[in-house]
Amino acid sequence: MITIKSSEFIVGAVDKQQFPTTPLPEIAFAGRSNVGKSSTLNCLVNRKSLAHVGATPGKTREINFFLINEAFRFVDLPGFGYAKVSKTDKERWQRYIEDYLTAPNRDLKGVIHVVDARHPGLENDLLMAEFLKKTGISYIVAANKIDKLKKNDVARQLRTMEQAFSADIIPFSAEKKTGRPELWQTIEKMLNS
Ligand SMILES: Nc1nc2c(ncn2[C@@H]2O[C@H](COP(=O)(O)OP(=O)(O)OP(=O)(O)O)[C@@H](O)[C@H]2O)c(=O)[nH]1
Ligand SMILES: [Mg+2]
Repeated sequence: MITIKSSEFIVGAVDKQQFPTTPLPEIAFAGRSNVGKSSTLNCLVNRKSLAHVGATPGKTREINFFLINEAFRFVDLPGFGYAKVSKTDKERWQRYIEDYLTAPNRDLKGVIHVVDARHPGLENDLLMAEFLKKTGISYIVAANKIDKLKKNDVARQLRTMEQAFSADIIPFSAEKKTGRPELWQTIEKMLNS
């Protein structure tokens, strides 16, 4: 498995003009607000707060870029679907996320779609999955917060998810580090493709 030698914050871009321009392979983390995108990223690189966690949901507007092992980037996308922001703001963020995902001249190798394992198949998650499928970017679902499910419910929730998303699902817990080796394996495959 990959050894993390270095991980550093590069830029929080509020505009596509600020995206890093040096060509490097990128892996992006997408998902609804508060599902644990930043926590998942931190778990993968063994850092507690490289990416900011638990800030008021809906406040993160930046696209945060991190350089890993001086070889590739992790891209922490703003969460979508936060109920308490206006429709106009939601649309603006959605457009911004899509701007990144469809930006020309980027080496986007794959998207980790972080989903709350307790809530499979929410409409905005399904819309995101559909959008990703249309772009042809390879993507995988990380079913996060699996630690919050009762043991007996895990298998059933995962089956529901498999039916909702036509993608590979990795049971995950950023808090307990469940599924970390499996997620890294997928990311390495994406980076090498
Ligand atoms: N129990 C549990 N809590 C988690 C897990 N992952 C994240 N959390 C908690 O969920 C909250 C949100 O985590 P973040 O990583 O900030 O979520 P995010 O998706 O980056 O949120 P936004 O940037 O606002 O979209 C925090 O309180 C985390 O501690 C997990 O696997 N298990
Ligand atoms: Mg975040």
